[in-house]
Amino acid sequence: MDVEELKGLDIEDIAEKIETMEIRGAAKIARAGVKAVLKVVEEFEDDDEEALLVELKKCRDRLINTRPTAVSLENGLKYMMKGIDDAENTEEMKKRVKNNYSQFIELSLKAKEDIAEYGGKRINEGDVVLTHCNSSIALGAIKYAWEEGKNIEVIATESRPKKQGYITAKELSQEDIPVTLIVDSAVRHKMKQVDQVYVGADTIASNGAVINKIGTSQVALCAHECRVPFTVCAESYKFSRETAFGDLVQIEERDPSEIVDPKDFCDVKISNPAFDATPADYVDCIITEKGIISPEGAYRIIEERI
Ligand code: RI2
Repeated sequence: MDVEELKGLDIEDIAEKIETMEIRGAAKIARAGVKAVLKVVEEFEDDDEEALLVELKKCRDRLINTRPTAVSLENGLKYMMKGIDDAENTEEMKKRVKNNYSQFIELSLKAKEDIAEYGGKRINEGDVVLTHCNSSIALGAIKYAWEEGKNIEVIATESRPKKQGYITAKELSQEDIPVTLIVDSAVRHKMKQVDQVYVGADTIASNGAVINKIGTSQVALCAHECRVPFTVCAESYKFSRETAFGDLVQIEERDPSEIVDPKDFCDVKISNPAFDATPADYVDCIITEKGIISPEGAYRIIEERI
């Protein structure tokens, strides 16, 4: 579900759809979050700057914790608030929020296109590409290579517990891209057939660590052991400024019922972390809309935005 499908939804609807993962993917939740902030302005009819500021901050506070790991959402919400504090009146505030929205959506979609091109060029004729979860940005690069006429094959992991790999497998097969679906625990067994790994990211830390769907770090470990290049596709708004100053990325712990019915495991503790962190050592490159960087270059991307 992307931003054009959010018409008629109110802010609470959008927040709930992000929380339940009906709206998912770090890029899409960022676009949904900024759309919710735009709705505040579209629906605000008073001429009271303080009241509008309160409504904007209330919306931001409601959205910011819906998916706490993806810094894309937080950075999108921050982008929407640019220049609001020193606007002279509500009309100026509204104008700035609307401009911020248009700019963010444009930069987000353009970044997806640019990363698709830069990443697609690095996929070679005949490559077998393994991907984990369902990253619209990583899949953009894979589709770009296919559309360039390269005969590639994709191995998609199931990505338990939410099985986003099913979305990936269906999405690629609908575009006639050869795809094989595997269980997550088959990754090491299959890695000897793989030429490249392409994944997305929810957050990139200032030290180049990549926070992505749970299981990504195991895929990276297997790729590293098999000398298979591990590529991350991520827009610059997925880089976390806060980690440059000591903040740790919160790993979202989701409901155990996504794994099993807890009633069947009364005396068993069930942990369901939705993401993990892949150390920079296991990342060969990060493809951003500002160019291809080594993970050590993450701080430069953050610096350009600070
Ligand atoms: P794009 C997703 O998280 C996956 O971890 C995916 O790799 C990442 O967001 C980035 O997705 P979830 O929303 O922005 O499925 O590349 O929990 O689409």
